[in-house]
Amino acid sequence: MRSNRVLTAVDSHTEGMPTRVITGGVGVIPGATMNEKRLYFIEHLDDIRLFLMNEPRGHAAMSGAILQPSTRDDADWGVVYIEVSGCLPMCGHGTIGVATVLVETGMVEVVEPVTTIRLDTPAGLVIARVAVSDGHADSVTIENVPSYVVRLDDTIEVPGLGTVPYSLAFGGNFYAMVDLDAVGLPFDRSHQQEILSAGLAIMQAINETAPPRHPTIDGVDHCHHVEFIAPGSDAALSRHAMAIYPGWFDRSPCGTGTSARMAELWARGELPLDTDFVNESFIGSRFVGRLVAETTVDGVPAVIPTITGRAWVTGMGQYLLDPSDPFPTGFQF
Ligand code: PYC
Repeated sequence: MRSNRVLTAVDSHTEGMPTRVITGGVGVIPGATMNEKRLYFIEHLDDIRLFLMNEPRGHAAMSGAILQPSTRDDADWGVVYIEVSGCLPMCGHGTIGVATVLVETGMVEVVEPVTTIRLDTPAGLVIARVAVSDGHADSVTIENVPSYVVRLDDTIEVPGLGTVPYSLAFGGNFYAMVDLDAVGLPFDRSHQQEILSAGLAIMQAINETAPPRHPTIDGVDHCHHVEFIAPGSDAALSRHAMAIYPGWFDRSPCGTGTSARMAELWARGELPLDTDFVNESFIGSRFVGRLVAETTVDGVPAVIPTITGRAWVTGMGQYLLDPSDPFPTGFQF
């Protein structure tokens, strides 16, 4: 067997969404902070992401996380998130996958009933509390980065859709939140192509006319996620279809999207602190969210969300590159 690239991985899924956790073969990415590593990776090492996420090793909705030594004294591990669309500053389902893999493989000291893992992510410190019984990671609660509303009840002109009402919030990534009713589409997977097209058109309109920008995290300056809210959703139970650039749906209930949605409901006065919020994905899997504290981001009122979900290890592998492989960075179909 010939190979000029060998990457070791533990594959998992979080409530239906894959996280390929890269445990070896990348080396230490240059950068003094995890966000500097993310930006260096985007500029110099993106072929690794394409190799791992694109077909034939990945697929159109593939997602992963590269383990790194932490750059901060108060964290156990660092994480650079990768997916088909790029390198997110934070990923909720990915963090739940990483924490599960770290426990299940013994890459952290496992303590029952709760193993606490502090993760250095590009968006900031994220604490994962893993419920463990008989050595098994049963569920993970992550304490996310500060989440806040950027626009509440705004409108955007979208070619082909007209004037679309939306709100925009940050929960680790920027999310446009749009009622499915407002674009005249049903919450039904048989309409996924129309929902996706509407989502991509809304993202493009926002990014062309009023792109968001995080005030303290470099390079977080666009909206690549549209959370289409299903009719009947409220501050206790919400169902959604999460359309993501360049053209896929989150299979999980989306941890950073759930955080953004909770920030929006809190800003409306509909979701108080310490109250469960259930967010259901397009495939019917669920996260339970809570807001546990109030804070500010650059003077803007913000909240600290927690998200609880489950992940399962699905495989362990070594991903190889034969020097004669005509697709060293894979392809999208
Ligand atoms: O869980 O935060 C998340 C996420 C982002 C994109 C896909 N999943």
